[in-house]
Amino acid sequence: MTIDFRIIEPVRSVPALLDLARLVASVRGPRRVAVAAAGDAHVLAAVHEARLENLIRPILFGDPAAITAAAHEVGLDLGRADVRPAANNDEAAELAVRSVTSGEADILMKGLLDTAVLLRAVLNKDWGLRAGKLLSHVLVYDVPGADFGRLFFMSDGAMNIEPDLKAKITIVENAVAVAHALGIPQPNVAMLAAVEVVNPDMSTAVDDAIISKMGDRGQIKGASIDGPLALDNAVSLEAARIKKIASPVAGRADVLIVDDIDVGNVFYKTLVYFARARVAGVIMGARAPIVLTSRADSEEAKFNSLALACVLSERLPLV
Ligand code: COD
Repeated sequence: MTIDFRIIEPVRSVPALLDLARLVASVRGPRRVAVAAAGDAHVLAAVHEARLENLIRPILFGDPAAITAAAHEVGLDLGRADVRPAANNDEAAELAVRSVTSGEADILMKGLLDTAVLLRAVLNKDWGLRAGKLLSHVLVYDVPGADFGRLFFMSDGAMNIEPDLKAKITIVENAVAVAHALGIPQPNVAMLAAVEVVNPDMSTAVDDAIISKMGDRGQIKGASIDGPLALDNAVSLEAARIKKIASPVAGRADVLIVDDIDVGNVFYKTLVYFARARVAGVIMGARAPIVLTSRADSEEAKFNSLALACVLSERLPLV
C-alpha cells in the first residue's frame, strides 16, 4: 500500500508530525536507521523510544563498550540490538554512511561524534550520500502557547556556514521540500534580514530581493517567496500592517530563511531556551534524510527529528 501525500492534511504542530510518522510507519513499516558513534545516552534513549513505537529499526555503529555504557546510563538493556563495532569515530561515520549508501539503512543519525566528522563522511565523493545537490539543515518547530496555529520551517542554522546566493536558492528549495512533505503545497517563504527594504549596502537584503524576484518569475517553484522581510513582519500580520507591507507572505510566513549559520543557530537556540519550542531537524539534499542533533538537544528533540526523517524518507527517491 502506498501513501498519497497529496491528500495529507497540512501538519500544523509537532504532535501532528508525530502522528503522521506513526501513520507512515503503520502503512510502510519501520525505517532502518544507521546511528554513527551510537554511544550517547540521549541518542540511545530517543532511538529506543522510536523503536518501541515501531517507527524505526536501529543499527548502532561504534565502540560496543561505549554503546553499552551509554545504554546503562539511561537504564536501557540493549538486548539483541544490532551493534556493529567500529575502531573509532571516523570508522563509525564511514560504516554508518556506507550502510545508507548500500540501501541497508534508510536514514543516517549522528551519535557522539563531531558534526564535521559525520558531515565529511556524508560528503565523501566515493561512498558518501551526495545526490548532486547542496545539503542543508531544516529545522521544523512550533511554539506551544503561541497562537500561530502552524508549523515553521527555518534554515540553515546547522550546515552551511556562509552560503552564497546560489547556495541560498537550494537552501530555500530544500526547506520547501520539507514543507511539501508535511502537507503544505505552497508554503510562504520569508527571506529574513534586519530590514524590509532593499538596502544596497546590506548584502543579505540584496540576496533576499533577488531570490524573491526568482520566486515571482517561477524560477523557484512550489512556494510564494518574499524578502527582505524582518522577522516581525514575516510572522505577525499586525507588524506587517503597521509597516504597510503589501505582500501575501508578510505576516503569514511558514518558511524562514536566515543569512548564515550564526543567525540560524542563535535563532534555533533562542526558540528552545527562551520559548520552549518543540523542534525537529533534518539535513536535506542527500540521498537519505540525516538526523543531526547536537549533544545538548533534548531526547524529545532527537525523537521528533527521527519521526521527521521517517516521514521524509518515504518521499526521497534514492538516486
Ligand atoms: N552540500 C553539498 N556539498 C558540500 C557542502 C554542502 N552543504 N559543503 C561542502 N560540500 C562539498 C564541497 O563542494 C566540496 O566538494 C567538498 O564538500 C568539501 O568542501 P569544503 O572544503 O567546503 O568542506 P569542509 O569539509 O571544509 O566542510 C564541510 C562542512 C559541512 C564540514 C562545513 O561546512 C562545516 O563544518 N559546517 C558547519 C557544521 C557545524 O559545525 N555545525 C554546527 C551546528 S550543529
